[in-house]
Amino acid sequence: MPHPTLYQFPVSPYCEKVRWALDFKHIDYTTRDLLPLFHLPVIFRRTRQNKVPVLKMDNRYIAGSDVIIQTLEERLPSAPALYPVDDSEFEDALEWAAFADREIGPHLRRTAYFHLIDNTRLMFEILTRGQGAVGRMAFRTSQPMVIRAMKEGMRINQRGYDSSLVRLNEALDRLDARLKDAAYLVGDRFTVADLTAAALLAPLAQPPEAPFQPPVEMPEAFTEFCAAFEDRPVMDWVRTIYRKHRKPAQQKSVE
Ligand SMILES: N[C@@H](CCC(=O)N[C@@H](CS)C(=O)NCC(=O)O)C(=O)O
Repeated sequence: MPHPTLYQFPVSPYCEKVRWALDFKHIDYTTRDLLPLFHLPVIFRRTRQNKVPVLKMDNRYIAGSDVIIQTLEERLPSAPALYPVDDSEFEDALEWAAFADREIGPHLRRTAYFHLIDNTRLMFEILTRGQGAVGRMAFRTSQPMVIRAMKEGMRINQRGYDSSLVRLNEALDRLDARLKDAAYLVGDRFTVADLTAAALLAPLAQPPEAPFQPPVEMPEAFTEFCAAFEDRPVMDWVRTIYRKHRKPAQQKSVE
């Protein structure tokens, strides 16, 4: 059994996808929690790209939550499977997962941060989760630079917000329609499609089983933003999927 290391931002829903897949497959792993911007040299040196999650497994560094899950499926086929066996269900599951990666992840991230990013204390608490005193001190002095880089890099501004809100609602319409008469996105069992959509929507649905819990006091604007989606069936679906399928975290230590 491998003992991988997950390089992550604890808050990142793409990292939650990988944590969930590892936990689902009962794989013991270690996390290395990184700070935005400070992560660049660590991640780029190992993968020649900038983003987390990155999984170190069998002395290889694997980037991209979809590729990591694919690698886990291939490496540990006898662990509980996330890919359907049937060919057409397999294609459908990958298509739904890619849809959620593309149409939910970036748009929910932009619209949610729009309501949070100027709250210095809250952003400090969210982004330094998992850090010790040294990391927290380093982040405190560079926080204004990090926030500027996040705003520019993710186009967190009114225009970006407006267009992402439209995209997010369109994606949720499609999920609501699909889930009208179905408990799962593909077939009659939990697959990578459900894991991906639920993990990426967790910041909105806030299931209690999600390992990353937001700070207790969130700004009113953010609470109102979440409440506006509450009538959608997909919100309860996310909570049900978490309750039924989010296995508790495997024992892990932070490097
Ligand atoms: N398609 C990627 C997306 C990962 C992603 O967007 N990661 C963000 C955090 S949520 C990141 O590392 N951003 C830092 C950067 O771009 O420098 C995946 O599935 O892993």
